[in-house]
Parts: sequence; C-alpha cells; structure tokens
Amino acid sequence: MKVLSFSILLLSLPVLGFSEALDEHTVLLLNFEEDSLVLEGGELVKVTDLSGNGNDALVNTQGGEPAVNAPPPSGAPQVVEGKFGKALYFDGTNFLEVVSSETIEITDQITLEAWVKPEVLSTGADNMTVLTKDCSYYMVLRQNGFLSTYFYGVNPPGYHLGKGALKTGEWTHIAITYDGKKVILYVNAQVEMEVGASGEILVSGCGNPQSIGIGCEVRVPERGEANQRYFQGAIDEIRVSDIARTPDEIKESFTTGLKLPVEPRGKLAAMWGEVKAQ
Ligand SMILES: [Ca+2]
Repeated sequence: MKVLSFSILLLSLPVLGFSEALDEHTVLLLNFEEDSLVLEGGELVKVTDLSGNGNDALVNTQGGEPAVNAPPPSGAPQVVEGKFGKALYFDGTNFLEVVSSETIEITDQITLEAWVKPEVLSTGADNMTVLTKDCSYYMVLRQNGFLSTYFYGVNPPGYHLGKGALKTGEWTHIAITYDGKKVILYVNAQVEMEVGASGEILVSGCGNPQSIGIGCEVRVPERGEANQRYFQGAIDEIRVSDIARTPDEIKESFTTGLKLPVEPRGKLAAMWGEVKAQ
C-alpha cells in the first residue's frame, strides 16, 4: 500500500503546483514581483532569476560591473504596474544585464517570451531591444514597432519580421521559437510569421559569449563597443527556455501568465503526511 501511495504521490507532483513556467527547460524567468527585486539604499540593483539557474539580471551593468561604455543611465528602471503584478519601466537609458552562463548559451532549440508595453515605437535606432544576447539571439521591435528576431548562425540569415507594428500604451505578449527547423513569431499567442530555418545558434558570434541585455543591447567590455538600441516602455514576464515551446504553451503564457509554485513545500508535506498515515 505504501509503495502504491508513493507512486501516486510521484505521479501527482506535476499537478501540485509546478507549472510549465518552471520546468527543466526554463533557464531564465523574471516576473518582476517585489520579492524578486533586490534593492540597495532604496535603489533597484538586481532582479532575481526565478528559474533556479542563478541568471539574475543586474541593473545598468556591463560584464557585471557598472556600465562604462554606454550613455549615462538616468537611474534604475522604475517598478510599475505590470501585465501580471509588477513590471519594470525602461526610459530609453536604463537596462538589465544577465551575464552569460552555460544555461543561457543556447544552440539548438530556444523560446523567448515577454509582455511589452512600448511607450514609443522607435528610439531613433533600428531596434528597440526587449531581450538580446548580442551576436547570438534577439527579440526586438524593429522597423518602428514590428516584432523581430535574429539568430546568429541560423539560415536563412538576417532579421525575420512580423506583419505589423505593435501598439503603444498597450500590453502585448510576444514570443519567438526556433526548433532547428523553423522560426516562429507569435503576437498575443497567434502565429504572426513562420519561416523554415536550419543550423545552430552561435554562442560566440563576436568572439566570446555576450551578455543578455534587457532594455538595450549590452556589449560586454571585451567587445569594445557601446551599448545600443534602447527600449522605452514597460516589460513584464520574461522567460527564456532551451526548448521550442508549443503553440499551447505559448497560449498558456498569454492567458494565465507564468505561474509559479504555490507553497509547494507545504503541499508536499501534507501529501507525505497522508502517505504515512495509510
Ligand atoms: Ca509581473
């Protein structure tokens, strides 16, 4: 009986609160809720990565140090009301950096997801960066507001654009997947563009692995170039996965958000209690 109950417990784990948002393929998850925001002297300095991979997002840094080769930031991004809970507002001068690590050096399959509420659709640059790993993978608004992506090393090369511009002042869910066979762009969980593609995404397209920049394209100091392509507006619910998510998974992010475990330890303890009692 105990063996049977134990088996049932294990089978029950996926529905106990560990949702899709936090599976083994989630390598970066930022929801910008207050308990994930790290302040020093009242100023935001870091956003905790909830994926468990330690890919925390640092405020206004290059290579983990205060940014030097960049226009002076106004300060940290502001905490604002998000699509789900809180979000961060980027004013066109500030940004986040996730220093490269093994888990975000993705080559074969990838999914990039976020909610964005752009304030403008151009900052004068050709891209407004939502999330870019320079010389590797890009999720940007381009051509005055079209969702767009670029994967270094993947054929056909170049940018792939959606069909139209996003709206300012409105939350829009954007997602990009690559499974080694095709690149798909989603807007509000609907397929916006699909193109056949092949090849591995480059990890070191610029000679050494670059950081992920959120709100601008971060150039690590070794690159010797200034940050560029800043975003102006709010960003929420960022997830990077090392697998191509299915249309249903994208729809789940869009409709219910990136759910996190709800008191998993308490629930597990209760389950263990029931098993022991039998
Ligand atoms: Ca949020």
